[in-house]
Amino acid sequence: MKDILLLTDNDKLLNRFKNLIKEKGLDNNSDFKFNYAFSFNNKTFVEKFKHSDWIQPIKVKDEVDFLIGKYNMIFSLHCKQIFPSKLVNNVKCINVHPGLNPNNRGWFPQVFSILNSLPCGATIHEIDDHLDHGPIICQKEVKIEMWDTSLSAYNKILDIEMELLSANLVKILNSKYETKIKGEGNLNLKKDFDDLCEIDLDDKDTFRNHINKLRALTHGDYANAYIIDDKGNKIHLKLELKRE
Ligand code: 0FX
Repeated sequence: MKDILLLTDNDKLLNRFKNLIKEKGLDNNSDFKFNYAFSFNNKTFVEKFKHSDWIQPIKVKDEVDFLIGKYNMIFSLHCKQIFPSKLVNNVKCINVHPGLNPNNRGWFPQVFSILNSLPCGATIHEIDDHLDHGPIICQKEVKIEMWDTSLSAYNKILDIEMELLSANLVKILNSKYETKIKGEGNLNLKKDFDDLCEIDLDDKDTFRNHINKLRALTHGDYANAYIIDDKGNKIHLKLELKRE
């Protein structure tokens, strides 16, 4: 029997993944045993799962030898920790990533795709030593429309991640897949996102670019974009777009 670990910090995806393995009969299967973990510093999950015995908090970099000894395969389904080299070089680690690698690898890919028009989507790939970078198992593009915000694009991407998992999970678990290596693409970090959030009131650009920036920073209740007024007040803003 293969011991599989699913590491996630994303509540919706955790539920959707558990439903998927039920649907596929993989939860009661003698070939695979699924185990679940989340990041030790994910306060929401620590609270939510404090009485659960089927999912545990983990600090990956302190548990590398244990993980190598115990698991045949480790999935990162939006796990916020970076996997150390020793881990990815000794256990097959698979990343389910909300971006179309190698475009806009890293932080919040759809935000940057709305800004720089590089393609966006979802990718399942083997993890190597670089961020969102290893050999690609499968991927699918998601079209971003003029009326999309970060949130609506993100929701479409999560659906595609689940579609890719549904179509490929069994092949991946059985190591019966081929991979493609694409170019290096480009990488955005959290700092690049944070830098975008302050809107310069004197910035001169086309309306198209201003709108793109605001819709890239509009994501439900998150207070991303802000301006600073003459008195130093920080004022948050977001964009509402409605297609007729
Ligand atoms: O779990 P996740 O959807 O994914 C993120 C990264 O996008 C992904 O590249 C990485 N592999 C994964 C480990 O972490 O992240 P989230 O739930 O923190 O954010 C989901 C979306 O919410 C994000 O794409 C944009 C939006 N958001 C999030 C935060 C925290 C904002 O607009 N502002 C924020 O401050």
